Amino acid sequence: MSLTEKPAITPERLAFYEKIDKEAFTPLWEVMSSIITPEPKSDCQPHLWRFANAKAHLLEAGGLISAKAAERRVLILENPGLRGTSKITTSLYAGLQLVMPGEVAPAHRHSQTALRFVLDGSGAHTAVNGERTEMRYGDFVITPPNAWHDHGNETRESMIWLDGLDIPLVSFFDASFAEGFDAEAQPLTRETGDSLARYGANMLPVDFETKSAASPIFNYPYERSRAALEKMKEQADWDPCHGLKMRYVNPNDGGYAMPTMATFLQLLPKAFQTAAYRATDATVFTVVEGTGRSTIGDKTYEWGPKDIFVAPSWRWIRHEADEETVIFSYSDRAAQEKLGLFRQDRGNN
Ligand code: GTQ
Repeated sequence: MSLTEKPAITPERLAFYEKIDKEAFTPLWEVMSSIITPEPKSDCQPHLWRFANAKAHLLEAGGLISAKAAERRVLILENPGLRGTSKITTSLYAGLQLVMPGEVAPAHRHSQTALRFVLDGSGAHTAVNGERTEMRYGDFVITPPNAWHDHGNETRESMIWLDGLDIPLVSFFDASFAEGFDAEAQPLTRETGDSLARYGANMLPVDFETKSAASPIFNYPYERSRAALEKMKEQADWDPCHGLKMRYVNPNDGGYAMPTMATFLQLLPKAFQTAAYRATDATVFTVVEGTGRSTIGDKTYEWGPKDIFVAPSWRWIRHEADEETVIFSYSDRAAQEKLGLFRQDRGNN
């Protein structure tokens, strides 16, 4: 027996397999090498979606269905190797959501955790747990598991954001619950900006305790994150594999902002080329500023602002920035670290 080869099938063995098959038994040695692989093996493929194309399709969808009728007017970014499964990676979902002026995407809640990353338009809102936040370019917004949430747009321009959810992970565990609220929008019980002030100023209310595994901050404004990167840039302390890469945190425990998904913001200075890096967390990237290209395995993808691309697990990846570049990314690293599965390879760096 070996981890990479199957034993030969003899007529006697085959007859035995067929006999036990009727009682729902199956021999491990026939499947071992495909279920316990020496390295990650996945149908997930690298791919890039151009924002300009996505926006044109979304606006067309806007003429076909309202946000209310659709519940959420979203075009799923479906991995070419995983068609028909609503997945961008084996464990994660991605979509682009359009909310047009005057529209409401009705209140609901579900076990799945969601993140929003704002790509187009400014000033539409989302409400989470009785508080509204206005969303601007580059803001990273979370919807914790089972939190009521509705979206609305009282501005004059359409708004588009990237939705990242752990839908495949929750399906894997068969743990999905969802329900609609009995009104379009949930009642507002907190002032806009309250949670950012309360939890996002390097302080916490003195006796703060929570049962939530998600961050009590639900909008991490780009203005603040970008300003931090801008200041740190002066130090020119570049990581060979990542440039300057920060992770968004839950101020309550120092962990990731959400229990299953990890999120990052990184800056690559003009003309920077990262060293090859690979990790077990297949990752979704979106460009906030700058142009350049990423080589994933043996394929190179040219990108500009708002384009979205995905790198599968354990595939070598290198980025090259033509101009100063800022990239947002998310993966299932938060879940993998909790389960003791996360592994990374920095080459010799
Ligand atoms: O905004 O609540 O892309 O429930 C998929 C499912 C967005 C949302 C998605 C959702 C939402």
